[in-house]
Amino acid sequence: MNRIFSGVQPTGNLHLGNYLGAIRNWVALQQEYHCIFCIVDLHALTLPQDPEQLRAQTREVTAAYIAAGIDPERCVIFNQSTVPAHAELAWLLGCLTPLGWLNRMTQFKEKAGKHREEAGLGLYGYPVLMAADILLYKATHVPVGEDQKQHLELARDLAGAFNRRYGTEFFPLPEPQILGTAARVMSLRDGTKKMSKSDTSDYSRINMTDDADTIALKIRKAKTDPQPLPATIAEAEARPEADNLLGIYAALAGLDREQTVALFAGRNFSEFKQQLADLAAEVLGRIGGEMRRLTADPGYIDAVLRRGAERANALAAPHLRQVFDIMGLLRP
Ligand code: ATP
Ligand code: LTN
Repeated sequence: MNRIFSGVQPTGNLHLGNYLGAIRNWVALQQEYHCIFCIVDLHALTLPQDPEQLRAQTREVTAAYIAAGIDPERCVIFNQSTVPAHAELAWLLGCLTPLGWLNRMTQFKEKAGKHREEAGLGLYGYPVLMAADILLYKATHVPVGEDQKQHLELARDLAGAFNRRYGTEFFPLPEPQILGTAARVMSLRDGTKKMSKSDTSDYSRINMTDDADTIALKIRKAKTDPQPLPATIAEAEARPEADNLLGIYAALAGLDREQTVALFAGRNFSEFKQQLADLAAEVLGRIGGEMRRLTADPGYIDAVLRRGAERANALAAPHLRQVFDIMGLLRP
């Protein structure tokens, strides 16, 4: 059976980009695939984190998965650090990773910023750990937002490198699944930058737990241009902020872009923004409410994660043992 693996970092406010670009798509996939959804806390440590907050955010991401409709019985939900095989396989794959491959990674360049020499080894090796996450379960499909495409290519390259080096077909090459009309949700303040947890301005994003008033305020303040809404897709594409808001509307309403452009062509932004805010508040209101209900009961969340860790360890351990054998590591 085809197997899906994906994850979100417990690093801050989950936002509409995480929901539309990733989590929402997983809900439908759980019907057809064997799914493993991880809260990648080891990845979170590639940048400084407050321990108390990291714990709270790990529970919050778990709650978001469940609130969005991921069934913890049907899918394996766990946090990465509870399965030691992720870190072990990352080391083994790291020994097969040429530095040249890592030097091409645009996310490292963005996150390391100007002070490249001060960036940590973990941040540099981030894509290797991500490849280990996926390959450890021999996942065949990986549903992510568009920003993760380059990391997935590296995971495929590493699977291929391992298979060639040891003359096996042990690892399947994982396929990226970049789905939906909102695979790349942009910042509300700058239509050329992705909506991000780590943006310092809270007005740049809509958080999954924002209430209706906050959503309305952020959308009202969202950057736009002075013209009425575009009449064609081509016109929309030349106006990044308008294009982004239309894309968000389309994704929330379950329409395609053509339909959405046709619906609002020539109207003014204030009217459109009001409708967008109502729609976003309706969709996120439901999920945010459920997230608050779930996080109020950390005992339940922790039980889900404990059970997930058991199931994930049981899947991972035999694969890691086989990798040890293939690579010649003695298990006396
Ligand atoms: P940061 O921006 O601080 O690095 P993030 O918001 O990208 O964090 P991640 O945990 O790295 O959060 O991403 C989780 C999932 O959400 C990934 O599949 C990623 O592709 C997707 N995602 C993140 N931001 C967006 C976005 N703006 N549009 C669509 N998908 C997104
Ligand atoms: N790098 C991813 C999170 C992530 C991931 C994974 C996604 C870590 N490991 C494995 C899919 C599969 C991100 O979203 N920033």
